[in-house]
Amino acid sequence: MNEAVNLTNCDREPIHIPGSVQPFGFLLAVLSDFTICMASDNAGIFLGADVADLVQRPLSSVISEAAVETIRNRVDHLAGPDATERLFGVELQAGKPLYDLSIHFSGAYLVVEAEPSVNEPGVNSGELVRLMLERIRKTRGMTDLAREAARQLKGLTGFDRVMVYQFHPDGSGEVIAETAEPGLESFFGLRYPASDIPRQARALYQRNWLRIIADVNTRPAALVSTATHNAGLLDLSMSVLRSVSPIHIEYLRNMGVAASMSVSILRDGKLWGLFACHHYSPRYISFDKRTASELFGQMFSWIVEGREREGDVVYEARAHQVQERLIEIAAAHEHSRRAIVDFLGDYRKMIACDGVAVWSDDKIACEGETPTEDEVKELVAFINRTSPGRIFAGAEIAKVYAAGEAFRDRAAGFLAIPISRTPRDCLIFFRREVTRSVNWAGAPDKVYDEGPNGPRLTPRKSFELWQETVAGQSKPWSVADIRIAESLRVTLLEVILQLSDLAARERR
Ligand code: BLA
Repeated sequence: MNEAVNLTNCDREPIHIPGSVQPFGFLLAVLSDFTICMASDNAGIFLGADVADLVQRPLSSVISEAAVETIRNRVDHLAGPDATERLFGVELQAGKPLYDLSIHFSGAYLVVEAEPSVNEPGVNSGELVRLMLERIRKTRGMTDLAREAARQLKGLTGFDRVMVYQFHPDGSGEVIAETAEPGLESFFGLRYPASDIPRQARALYQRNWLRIIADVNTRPAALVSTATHNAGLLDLSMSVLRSVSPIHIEYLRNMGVAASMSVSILRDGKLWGLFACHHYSPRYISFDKRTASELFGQMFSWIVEGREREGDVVYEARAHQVQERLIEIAAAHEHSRRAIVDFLGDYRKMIACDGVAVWSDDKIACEGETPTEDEVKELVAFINRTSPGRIFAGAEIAKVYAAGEAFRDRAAGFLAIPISRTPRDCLIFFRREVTRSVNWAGAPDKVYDEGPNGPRLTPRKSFELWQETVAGQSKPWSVADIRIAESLRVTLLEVILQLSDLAARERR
């Protein structure tokens, strides 16, 4: 059955239940009594058994008692919803090669994934990550940090290209750092639409930090099960072998990529970006090095969080100082005849802006680049109708307020703070329009196409530079801007109270 074709069918592909794994390892799912109820169809090759024989057998009849005991001991450590445990160099069968294991619960099933251990003499992942972190800690600023991190991850994994891909608030993203083998064309600075990494994938990557696609041309190993279980519904969200969406495989092939790996970068638990790695021939990275890459991604996330927060702290501290001065002035007797509109210049120092307007006690005042007084009056009326009593901000005024088209060059961005008990009074910060060009990797509006996955939206085939000129937008308001606005609002209510108190005392 064909669904209507639109960009949201990307978001609906159930990538967590593919019913198969990548064949560089194998998967067994066992019940609480350790009987096998599902196995990937390549498990027999690794274990020297017929896969049809595996299901319904006790795990201990397939691997050694000692290995079962090792796994059982780790199961006790699995606490919390997305917990996984890793074991390296486990002898699954006496005298046979060693395996690296990842175990986790998926519903009632204990999922055991195994891949052959890779012995790299002289390599200690802990030491490698320590050195990598030392290098990136020495950098200054985000650009430098991201570039050095990409270089370090390339050094660890040997991918042909490693990028730092940062998400924008609308889900699209941009390559903010890149390191690549000589001769490869650069993707640095390119923008990719949100649907390239659909919503459910972004949500999954918030829970599971790393995924690798070792070879886009291998056939996945299907999960087989007994009739009482449905392998097609086994949730592989936390799996390390999960086979990847065929749509994404098609995307990588269109890009000419043969292997890919990505590591999540989180800020405050939300996906901030990804390390995106490409290779132009198949590339497998050992579980040990993937674990090291993941640790590096987690540490990098903390460093980004710290650097971004440092900037916010300085910005907010300065705003705070101005606010304290406002309160002092308002409390001082000789200033009792001042009103909210008289502090315009001070407001301007608190939030980065090009102009500011305030309407209070039937007085209106503007400073810097703003709409005209009449335009401000109408805008305030609009704001009070649509968002009464709340902070209201946007970077593209004409999108929410059609009349804003008339002044969008002066004031495309607005941040409005309601400031009194009477509904109308309001302080508005403005930011002027910033016309800029965006370099998309291929036209982002994909056309409906009949691809190998049937009649649905398929990834675009061309990644040729496609330049868009964005007009009508200002620099966006940051989380720090909004936080300052919230606290300024509280301060202004206090200032208003003090001013009216003073005025009342003077009248007596
Ligand atoms: C997944 N898409 C991804 C991933 C990346 C990208 C990094 C994570 C998987 C991986 O590590 O390879 C996108 N890769 C990029 C981008 C760059 C890059 C932007 O290197 C930039 C340089 N993709 C489409 C369309 C759909 C789609 C139209 O273009 C849906 C119809 C889907 N992308 C898609 C899906 C996944 C994905 C479903 C999840 C794959 C999975 O984890 O199973």
